[in-house]
Amino acid sequence: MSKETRVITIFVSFLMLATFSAAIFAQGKSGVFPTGGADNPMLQGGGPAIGATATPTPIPLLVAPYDFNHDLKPDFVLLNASTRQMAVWYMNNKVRIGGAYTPTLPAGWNVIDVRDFNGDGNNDYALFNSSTRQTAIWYLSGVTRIGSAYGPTLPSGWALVATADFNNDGKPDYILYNAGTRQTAVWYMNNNIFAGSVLAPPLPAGWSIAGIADFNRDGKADYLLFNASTRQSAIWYLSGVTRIGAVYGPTIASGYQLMGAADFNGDGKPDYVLFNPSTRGTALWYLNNNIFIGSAYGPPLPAGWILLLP
Ligand SMILES: [Ca+2]
Ligand SMILES: [Ca+2]
Ligand SMILES: [Ca+2]
Ligand SMILES: [Ca+2]
Repeated sequence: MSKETRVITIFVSFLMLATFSAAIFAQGKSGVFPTGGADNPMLQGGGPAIGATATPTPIPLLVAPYDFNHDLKPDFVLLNASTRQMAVWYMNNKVRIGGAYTPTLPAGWNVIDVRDFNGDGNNDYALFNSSTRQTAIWYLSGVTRIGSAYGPTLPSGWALVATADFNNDGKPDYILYNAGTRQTAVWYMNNNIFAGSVLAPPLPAGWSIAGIADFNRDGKADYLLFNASTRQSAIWYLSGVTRIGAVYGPTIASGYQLMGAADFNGDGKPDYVLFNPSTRGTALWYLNNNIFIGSAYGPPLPAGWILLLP
């Protein structure tokens, strides 16, 4: 292909993607281009060449997991499954102290996790389209969307299941899962730009990743695993992507799903977040590492709504 042809091809691709972006993210700013899927995530080369962050001025604020109103306390993220409206409930431990709507999700897209991708001190939404395997980031200021960008497209067979910083560079990374092989993988990210990949431990049959948190407080992210059949929970202690230990956590009460983990009672230790899809009840299980030390009911969700995160 001649240089001119290549330039034109790239430009036409740019226009097509820009049009697609504008359609999907009608109120947002598109910016970054998919690298296309490969069969093996390890072969996914380099980041997209052209990038743009919606909020280029980093503000060094402390960002707590799943905290949207900057009180350093984790909040609930809710989804109305029929209208695709999203909302955040501001939480003080088990008590709801307020709430706000966040943008409605486009069809086909789901919010997978919440982290500060552009380092502006506000948590952002990481989105995944399971049909196209495209990823995207919605940059939030509080609960207001102030921009958006595509991240890389995942290879066939892989799904985005969580986000967390696995190489301790202060930047959230993607955690991928292949349901066919049960392999997990980490894609290191620089904001929405792919920066490298590594395989992580495969999961045993029947188990899935419910969340990521530092349970043994060694400064490194761990896998929180849940077996929906037995309702058993487990923690895999990781150093980077190397598993250095594993313990069972408590067995989850009948009817409840283990949604994720965050520190709700402010003792610095991640707690379990439980949701009962039938009653729409929520509950917090307070943990010391993997040991259950107490529990509390949270607020029930209104009809039609489900708890997404933590
Ligand atoms: Ca909060
Ligand atoms: Ca942010
Ligand atoms: Ca990182
Ligand atoms: Ca706690």
